[in-house]
Amino acid sequence: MSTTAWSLAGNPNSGKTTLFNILTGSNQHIGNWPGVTIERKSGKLKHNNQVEIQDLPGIYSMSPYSSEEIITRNYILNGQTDRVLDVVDATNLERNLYLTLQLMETGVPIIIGLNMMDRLKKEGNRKINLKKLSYVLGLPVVSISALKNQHVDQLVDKMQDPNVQTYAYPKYDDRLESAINLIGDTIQALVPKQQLRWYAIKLFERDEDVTNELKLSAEQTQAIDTTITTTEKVFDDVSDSIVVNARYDFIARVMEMAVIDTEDFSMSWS
Ligand code: BGO
Repeated sequence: MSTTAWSLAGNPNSGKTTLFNILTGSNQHIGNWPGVTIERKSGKLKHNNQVEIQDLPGIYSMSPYSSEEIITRNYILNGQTDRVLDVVDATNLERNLYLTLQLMETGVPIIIGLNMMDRLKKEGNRKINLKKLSYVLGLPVVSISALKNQHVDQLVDKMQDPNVQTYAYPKYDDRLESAINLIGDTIQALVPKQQLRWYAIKLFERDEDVTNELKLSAEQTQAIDTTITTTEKVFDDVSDSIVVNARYDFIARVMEMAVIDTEDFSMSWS
């Protein structure tokens, strides 16, 4: 049987380390990421040595600004992981989904571990419909409490189920999608197929690292620039902010479909 490499990604304090410790038990190795003093934890799944798990540094965004962001971004994009377990704090769903969307944009297969469900229940003012959340994201979602070790066994089952569909990408505003597709057509021979959307979005955002990495010809640069400036005119906004807004619009739709704020509901009757 071949080994599967999983990574735990998520916002800081979403519970990655707590979950990592349950998944690996004492089966773990602790070191540092190369060149930085950020702790690196890796290990093997308890009872299944064929599943390797890497705990990635907690981040809010895949922008290449902090050391944590660079490590996580490069690790996922350089193909060092087969799959990502996205640890999402259920009590901070909107904020956490911003990273989820960016992870989805990389084209890596993802399962969502919706953590802190014990705290969500205790707070009692919000309900999340897991089926709808999974449907609207197009990804498997398993609700857990890493702290209380609740439903982690179901998450492990899902991680080892070969039939689980773990790849989906968020579809944004049609006008932005057209621009992403046009840029994708221009660069499709230069990047791995699975990462085409990631590269197209990054070029649209004028991400310097990606622009330098691809070594585009003058014609390709010109074509992409025309697409970006035309789209900016249509939206009357700059390209990176168009993408940020598209992600927030998508998250707003997810929240509308899958979340009920029970406090709002009772207030509307008072
Ligand atoms: C402290 N439920 C609840 N209620 N808490 C959880 C859960 C869960 O499912 N999972 C994790 N936590 P990390 P990152 C703490 O450390 O795993 C808690 O950054 C405290 N510490 O116990 O470290 C977890 O690796 C003092 O809380 O997250 C931890 O992703 C008071 O969430 C925190 C209160 O978990 C972050 C909490 C001295």
